Amino acid sequence: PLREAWFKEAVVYQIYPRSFQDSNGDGIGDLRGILSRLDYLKALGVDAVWLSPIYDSPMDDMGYDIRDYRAVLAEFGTLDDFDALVAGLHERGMRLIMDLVVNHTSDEHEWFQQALADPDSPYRDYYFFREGEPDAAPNNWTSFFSGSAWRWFEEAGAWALHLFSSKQMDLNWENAALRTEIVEMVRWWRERGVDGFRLDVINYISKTPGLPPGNPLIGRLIGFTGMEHYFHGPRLHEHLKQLRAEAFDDPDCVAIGETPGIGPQMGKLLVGDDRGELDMIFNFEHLENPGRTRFDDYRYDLGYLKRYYTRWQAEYGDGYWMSLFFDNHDNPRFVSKVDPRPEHRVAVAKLLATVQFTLRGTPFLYQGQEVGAANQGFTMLDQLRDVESHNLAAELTASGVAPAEIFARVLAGTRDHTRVPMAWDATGGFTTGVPWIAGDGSHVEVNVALQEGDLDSVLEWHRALIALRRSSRALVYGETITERSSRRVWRYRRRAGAEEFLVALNLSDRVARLRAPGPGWMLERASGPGTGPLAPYEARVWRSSAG
Ligand code: TEU
Ligand code: CA
Repeated sequence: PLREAWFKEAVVYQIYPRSFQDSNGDGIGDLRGILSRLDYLKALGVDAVWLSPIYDSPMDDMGYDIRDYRAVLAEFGTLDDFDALVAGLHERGMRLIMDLVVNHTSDEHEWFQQALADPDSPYRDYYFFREGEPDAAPNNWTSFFSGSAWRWFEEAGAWALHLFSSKQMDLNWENAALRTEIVEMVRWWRERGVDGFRLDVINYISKTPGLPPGNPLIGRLIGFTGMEHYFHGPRLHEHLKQLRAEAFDDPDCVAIGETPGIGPQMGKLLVGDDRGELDMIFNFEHLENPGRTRFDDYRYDLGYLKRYYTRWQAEYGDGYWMSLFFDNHDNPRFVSKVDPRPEHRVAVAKLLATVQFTLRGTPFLYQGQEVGAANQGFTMLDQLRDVESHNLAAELTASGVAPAEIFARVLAGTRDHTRVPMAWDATGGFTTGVPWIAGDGSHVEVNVALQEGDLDSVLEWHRALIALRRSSRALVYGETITERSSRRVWRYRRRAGAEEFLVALNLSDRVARLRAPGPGWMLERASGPGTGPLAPYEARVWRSSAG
């Protein structure tokens, strides 16, 4: 039986605060800027906003390195601005989802500073400190941002663990007092009106006790050593159950786990209704073709996407709920991965939107996706701001890779493709000052103002499909029935009671034959000609006249 919930019916929009809207001309997006754009989001059909971190931070990893969990970064505004944003959202019938980063804190967090200064401090056990010698790291685990996962602190004569940047220190969830602090912090934000949380790398919080060495063979296979000791650790479910019971103790408070490496079976253990853990997860296997990584430059085969979602929709059935997303702040634009040729951009963007709004699950849009924003034509490393990109370039340089090849790899995968300013109009519209990171000028042709009211635009396609989804129980809660189709076509129905939709998608850049639907089907929307064979990347949606 399907449990209904607001977040299953919702369309969520992810905002990267630094790059969405600047209100005071300092070139940095801020909370007042977001507030000024709420009417735009409402008119698009957005039900909830997920804000990437706005907490006080030295910004080593753009806010995913938190210095103070109960303060807003000064560049973004104040707690009063935050309260105004919550009120502005709620007045418009929208909700707020905060990013919750509790696998690690900044090394500048007060807990870490006290732990560093005094080995007897109660905070020492909040982290993974290991006393030793500067030339022998405690184990062979590697960081996701290059090099060892251990940093030597001379003043403490000890190493500390960081799975991400050397300023993001992993928290020790074995410590009960730490867990209580996190529960209290979450409750503090909930009392300010927050409606839910996106939990950053939450499947990494439980590590195998003793932190044994990683298997080098697994490390070589997946590119990171040690991951088998924390991606689905021994106490993960126990910790999540505690969070649900003590921090998210309200079925309306949505908890979405960011869980790299979790497949459908483990996914079910995290999101099952009877489990008392999370409501949804983000996993990332659909973003790359098998055998590829984000830093490979290749054309994505959509046939894999069809197989992936067909499998997950069937595995999840009625008892589990999926997130549906393509873009976020950690990945290049998916539209560019599928087909980087400008003449196909609009068709691919509409095709992807159709998948997001007609499959079963909650769609998450990332800012700019609704206008079909593509990857940026960066030409040199200096234009990039992301610590991950710079660390990777340094690592490849040290291992003797040629500069041109280094840049090609970084360009394929850099997270800065999606971190450039939101394109509001032909002048940019993001700031009156100098933006903290510059785009490549494509905002002149791809922007909100140009597309608003243009019924052929990517933006209006999003608006129309969001409205269609909202009007239909079948498109939200209905079962997904995959139909037989040729390799290049993806065809499925969504059905609830007498209401039924049929979707046909051309996954290729060539015209594709289509078995015409029977007489009971009325064409609802088409991104191409709408009759005869499917145009390249065309998406068509029909409604059953019986319903
Ligand atoms: O991202 C973690 C994540 O999924 C990848 O960026 C990571 O490199 C992956 O596990 C490797 O396969 C989250 C945030 O979304 C990201 O912005 C942060 O940098 C990161 O956590 C650390 O907080
Ligand atoms: Ca600003």
